[in-house]
Amino acid sequence: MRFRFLHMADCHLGYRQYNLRDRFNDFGQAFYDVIDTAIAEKVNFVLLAGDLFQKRSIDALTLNQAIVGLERLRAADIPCIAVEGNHEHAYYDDYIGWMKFLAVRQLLVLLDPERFEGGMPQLAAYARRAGSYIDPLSGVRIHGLRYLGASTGRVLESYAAALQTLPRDGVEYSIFLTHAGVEGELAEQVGGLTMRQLAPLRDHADYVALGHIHKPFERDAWVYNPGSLETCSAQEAQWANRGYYLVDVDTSRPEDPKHVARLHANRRRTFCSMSLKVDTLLSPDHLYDECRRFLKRKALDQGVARLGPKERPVVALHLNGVLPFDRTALDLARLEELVRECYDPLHVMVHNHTHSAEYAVEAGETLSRPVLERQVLAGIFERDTRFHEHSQSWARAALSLKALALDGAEPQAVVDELEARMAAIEQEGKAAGDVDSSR
Ligand SMILES: [Mn+2]
Repeated sequence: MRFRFLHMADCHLGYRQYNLRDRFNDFGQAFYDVIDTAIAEKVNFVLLAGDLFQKRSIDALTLNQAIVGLERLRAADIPCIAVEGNHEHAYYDDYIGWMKFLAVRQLLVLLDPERFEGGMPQLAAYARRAGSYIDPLSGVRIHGLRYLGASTGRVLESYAAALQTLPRDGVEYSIFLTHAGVEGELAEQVGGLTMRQLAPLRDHADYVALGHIHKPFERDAWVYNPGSLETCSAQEAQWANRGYYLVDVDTSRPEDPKHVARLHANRRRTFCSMSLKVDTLLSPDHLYDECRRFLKRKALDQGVARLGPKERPVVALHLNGVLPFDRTALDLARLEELVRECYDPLHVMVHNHTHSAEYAVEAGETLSRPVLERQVLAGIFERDTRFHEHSQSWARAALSLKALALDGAEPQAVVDELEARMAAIEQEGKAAGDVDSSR
């Protein structure tokens, strides 16, 4: 038997990112595009592995987007088989959630065991808008489980035990569909299923279709996760190949797997992200000039000029390093303006991750406290263009002021000392100038 299906997840319809209507539309457009692809590719069914919606409580426009897309599939006679994700799970006391509503309207097939007895999921063939499995084609079986968070691993074990007792006469190919992460895919993410927790499904599924993690990944030509369609947070832009799987199955293939799964990137809004190191940019004007040059070059590299008026990018500029001048002198609005000039963006974000010179202290070898203190202070003055020329003298001045303060000196005495030190440093500067001019 040969057939073909499309696997997608994490559409997040209804996400009005950056509070922009255009972004709301982008999430809808990405969903429509993938649905049109499914129709053009003549797939036998579509898998939707959770998070169709951004949140539980959606508005009418969002519901309309979902209905318009799903109606296209229904008109093409392509069933859409789904599970609930964490973003759309109905509130405990809600009568039905919106996913269930779409199932009741027969716009999708929503799979879930719903009931557990003695820890065992109650598996049932899909009928009257409910059930945990369905055979969309004769010989093809799809099992589904909604998002269960941290308990998923435990539930999978009993799910596999329940599958063991289910007759599977005539089933040639099985799919397990759920919304869950896999451990080790995202550094910042704790938890997720281990491959050991997924192992009991080995005998019951030829293809494990996941959603949840917005980064695409696959394991052992068995577990597949396509990632998010649109970009829900700027960091997702780095996973450019995410989108949907087109899967061709041929059960007569002599070897495993019986499928060939190809990941395709769907069309989506361009995100441009870049990082500028500020360490050598000695004044605000120097920084702005350098930044303009940098942005122009990047915009060229990224092919921004080729984007149409409806494709204006989202741009994130990151400033990194040690700022060699007073932090308050940096005008972020001006940097935003530079980004607008070079990119004509839909939305701009300027992220200032720079450290002020005064906080950027590097640990060195073991030194006595007074020497260490003077070196640290000198380093701080060194990196600040206002003090950098006489950093050692400024460090000594700061230390003597500190000593006075600790001794409980009168404020006037501290001021006098500061004036004396400043005068001395000024003399130093003149003397150095004299030496220079005498050359
Ligand atoms: Mn999601």
